[in-house]
Amino acid sequence: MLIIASDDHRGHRYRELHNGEMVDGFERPERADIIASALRAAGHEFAGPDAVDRELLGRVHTIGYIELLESAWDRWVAAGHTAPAAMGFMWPTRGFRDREPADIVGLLGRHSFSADTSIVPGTWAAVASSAAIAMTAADRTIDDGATAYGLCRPPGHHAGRDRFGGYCFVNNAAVAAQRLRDRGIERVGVLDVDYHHGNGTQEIFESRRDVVCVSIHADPTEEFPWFAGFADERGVGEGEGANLNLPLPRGASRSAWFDALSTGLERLDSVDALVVSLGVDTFEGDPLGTFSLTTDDYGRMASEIAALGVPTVLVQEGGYESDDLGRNVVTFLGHH
Ligand code: Q9C
Ligand code: ZN
Repeated sequence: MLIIASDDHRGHRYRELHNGEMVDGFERPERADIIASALRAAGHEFAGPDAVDRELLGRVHTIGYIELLESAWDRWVAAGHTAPAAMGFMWPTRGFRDREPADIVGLLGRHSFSADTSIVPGTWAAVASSAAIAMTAADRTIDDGATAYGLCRPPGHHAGRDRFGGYCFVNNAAVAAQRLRDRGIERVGVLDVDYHHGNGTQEIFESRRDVVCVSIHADPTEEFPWFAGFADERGVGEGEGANLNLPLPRGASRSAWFDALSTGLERLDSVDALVVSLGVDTFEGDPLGTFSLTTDDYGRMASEIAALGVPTVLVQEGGYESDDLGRNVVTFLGHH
């Protein structure tokens, strides 16, 4: 399979606020390097991304948000901050005014939603290359008529139209889905198998019927992102019915997970092309997850998804360091 990847993610490394203490970020460069070397060892072919199309980013996010991400580090420094990472630390929660602040600290608060995601000098280069990888993987899938995999880092599925969080800045899966639409695919499906709900992807497409979103994830009653991902979120207005959330309790069994996959795939049986938000933090050894999928289960997952029989773009989401991170992705790709 063709792998789209880049080293431009390496400068995006930061510490995160995790349950009240600062720790080395779980979403770290080693993740992508582990996956890349496992894919190389398995004999997959690699290519770099094409330059990202800014107009495409502007159809998924607001242009103002993209410009904020691009300029945030310089504005942080220009404002006199000497901290090694820029982040928001006050968010416009219930009852506050929904206004655009003039200062970078306020702007980062308004355009983010969680304290686990920071901006460092290398962040924009990583984010732009991650989005370019998703776009290029969509292009190659159409051009070659064969599945391409985008080794995106940072991940994207928590990033909404104008806010970052959950380690995500630009929504790579949404970029890939929009690219498929722009290249003439009528009805696109997004299947999000990451352990966490794809709240950003849902937000971006919830009012549209041309992109059908399905997400299987830990129940937000007891897991991040806490405030989205419930079963009664079924789409808005014209998009009513085009969003399906399949929450599972923390610690859900492998058979419960695969039952949800069957339900999700039924909902996607009329799409013309598919984007898979391929998080592997459903693995039994994942440091952030509570599900118990095995390495072999990623092969089964890939076969069941491939049985839809439509052009498919794979986009890497979560999946954190464990001895099997590389093997899990290699196993999925080997069965697709
Ligand atoms: N104390 C993805 O898998 N951090 N993002 C939770 C818990 C957020 C995961 C912190 C997890 C986000 C792409
Ligand atoms: Zn996740």
